[in-house]
Amino acid sequence: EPSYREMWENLNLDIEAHDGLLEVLGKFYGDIYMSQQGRLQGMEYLDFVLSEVHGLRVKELIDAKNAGRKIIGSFCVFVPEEITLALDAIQVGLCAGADAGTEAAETVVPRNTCALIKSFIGFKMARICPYTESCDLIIGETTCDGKKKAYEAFGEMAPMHVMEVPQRKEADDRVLWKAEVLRFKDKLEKLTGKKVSAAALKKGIKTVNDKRRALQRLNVLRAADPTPISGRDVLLINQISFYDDPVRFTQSINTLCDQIEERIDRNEGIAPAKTPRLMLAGCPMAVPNWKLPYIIESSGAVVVSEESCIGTRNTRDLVDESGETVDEMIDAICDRYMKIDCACFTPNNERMENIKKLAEETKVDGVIHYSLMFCQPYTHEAFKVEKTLTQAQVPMLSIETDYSMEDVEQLKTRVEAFVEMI
Ligand code: BJ8
Repeated sequence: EPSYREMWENLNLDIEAHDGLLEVLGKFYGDIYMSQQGRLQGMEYLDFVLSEVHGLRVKELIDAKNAGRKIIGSFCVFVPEEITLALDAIQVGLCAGADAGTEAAETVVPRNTCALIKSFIGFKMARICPYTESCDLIIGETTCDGKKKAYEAFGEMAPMHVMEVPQRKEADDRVLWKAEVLRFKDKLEKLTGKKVSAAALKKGIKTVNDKRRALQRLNVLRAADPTPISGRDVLLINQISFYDDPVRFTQSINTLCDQIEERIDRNEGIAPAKTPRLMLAGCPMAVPNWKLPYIIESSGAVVVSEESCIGTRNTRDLVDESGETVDEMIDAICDRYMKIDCACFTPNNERMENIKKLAEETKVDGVIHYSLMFCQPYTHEAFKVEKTLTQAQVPMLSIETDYSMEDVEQLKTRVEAFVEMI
């Protein structure tokens, strides 16, 4: 596509390396997604968005920039998109789920850093991510040590603002968090040359809540027995929710949900009745990290819930919509974000309660806890999660892996043994 090539050149991408990435991505997508039987028609929209992930959507961002709008990048669900939208800016997720530029990344972060961090740094250093290159400002956050130190190196390569996320949920932490949300708002107001108005913030809250409501609806429907949609497809939907235009995305997901309802009425499933149902819990799976769901779903099981930031952790709670003044709405935003049960918090017992509840609601036969190698917060919590689930008599398999394909066979053996046992 010649017009995209020019756009990529203008973004200063390494065209050759980028072509290579797209080729691998296309092949991987074909193998993992297009090979599925009985997919819903509404998934065509998602296939289209993914096929144009470095094309049409990036063009939309460039067009928006040319019209004076700002692009904000983020790596974490703590960055409040409501405020970004209230300033007519666009927020995109920059977490990356593929090995690229790893060698270069290891010149600025230690080798024992998780694959997600190495990936976003590698993408930047190899100049292959058009989203990163489109951003006017990238927001980091003090969550895990890996990320917060990596942002020091990343900040030398890109315009950054780092939000301090508290580690506990006491009254003082809420005070700190509100100050950080206000500092984020100030920063974006300066960048955009605009002020957050009550009307625009109300609309921003509604837009993001509507997106969460569509995903909540999807999460309820997918839990039907037999499950009407594959776990891989729902993961893809969650991944795309971080890139796509929020209003268009919400509409498409609601259309897909209508189709799912019809399928449920016909008592049709994507997998035969009695297929073991699993929950995936743990670290976020950034696009195109589809390795583990693919292994699970080709081992005779189906994924019916994702307890992660690219899953229910990002959609479970809504912002209260009753506020009228900017300050009331900022408070409502702070309250909602303080409910995020990321493993970076201590003691984070609410995550245990949420996992137990989700396991019940989605009637799972077992849970696969997934941590990226070298991720301290989630590998630690895997022990707690296992204890909680054992008490609730739900079997759990703990997996630590990264983005490489070297352990696929070994993982498949372990997953198959687990599926057989439950
Ligand atoms: S709110 S989960 S998106 S921080 S995998 S980089 S934790 S070493 S991603 Fe996250 Fe926000 Fe929390 Fe969610 Fe560190 Fe672990 Fe790597 Fe991780």
